[in-house]
Amino acid sequence: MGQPIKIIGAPMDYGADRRGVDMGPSAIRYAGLADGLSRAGVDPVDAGDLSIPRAEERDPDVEQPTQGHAKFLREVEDVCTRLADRVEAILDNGEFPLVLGGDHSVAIGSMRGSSSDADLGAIWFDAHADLNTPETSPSGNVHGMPLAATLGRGAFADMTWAHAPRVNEESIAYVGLRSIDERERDLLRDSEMTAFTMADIDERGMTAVVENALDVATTDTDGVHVSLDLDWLDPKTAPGVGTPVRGGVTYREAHAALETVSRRHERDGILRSMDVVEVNPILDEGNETATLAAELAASAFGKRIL
Ligand code: B3U
Ligand code: MN
Ligand code: MN
Repeated sequence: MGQPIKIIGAPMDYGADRRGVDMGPSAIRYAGLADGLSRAGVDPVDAGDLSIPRAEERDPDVEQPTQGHAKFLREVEDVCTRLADRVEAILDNGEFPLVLGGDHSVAIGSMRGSSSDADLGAIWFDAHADLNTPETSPSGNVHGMPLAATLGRGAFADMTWAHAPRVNEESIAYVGLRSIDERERDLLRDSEMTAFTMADIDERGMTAVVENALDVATTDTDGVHVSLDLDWLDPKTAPGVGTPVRGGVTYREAHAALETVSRRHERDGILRSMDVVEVNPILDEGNETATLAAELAASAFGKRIL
């Protein structure tokens, strides 16, 4: 059965604008995540959910950076600090952490925990670049900032709880980008990250692009974190997300991408941690997006048609 997969829910919506994404972990479990992983030939163990303080009792602006705006920063810090500790402990135990969001700010905790003992590359399957800083963010929502937080950019420079010092930007690859804010575009262009947009997928095909992204994330690293934001997919296929963007990845392309990751993992043992985020059951249709999230996780861990 190989390395056990430890499922950990992070039902957090503090980084997003809309309620509902906190129900993501339940919906993904209900959609058959554990069964799908077992059928893929791995051994899932559900470690339950992190406890998250209730949003109704909170003030989004209690704690603010000296520059810019980031809502619910104190809550995001609290949850991500606990999540990082859990992810680190799971890895120390020889298990594989699979984090269920929640909004994408949970990736700050996943990546910090996963890189505490290793040089970590990352593949970011997302419509968005998630590279805003509190200074550049148009929304103040931290789910648009996790990569900036991890890399300590802008106002995140003094927030050490967010940093993953062993994640180098040269080892981060985006796949499927199609919505980037104006000031975020400048940050991305000035960075050493590799960005494959939807246009690259159109031109070269998904598997070739993901092979390249894997090359980036595995060069001079000890392992790879895969961050899967469901808004990466086209909203017709994955309607249950807070910030849908037209022109996304199709059902088949998404499976092909995760199967490509899985094949490389079978060959070279590259995967170290993964998160599946931004499923919003309130906006979903018949739990379709949660079901897709569960299926894609199974593809990443080796589920095959034949
Ligand atoms: N870039 C925008 C929108 C956004 C980012 N991530 C999501 N939405 N899910 C922002 O608010 O930073
Ligand atoms: Mn995202
Ligand atoms: Mn996104």
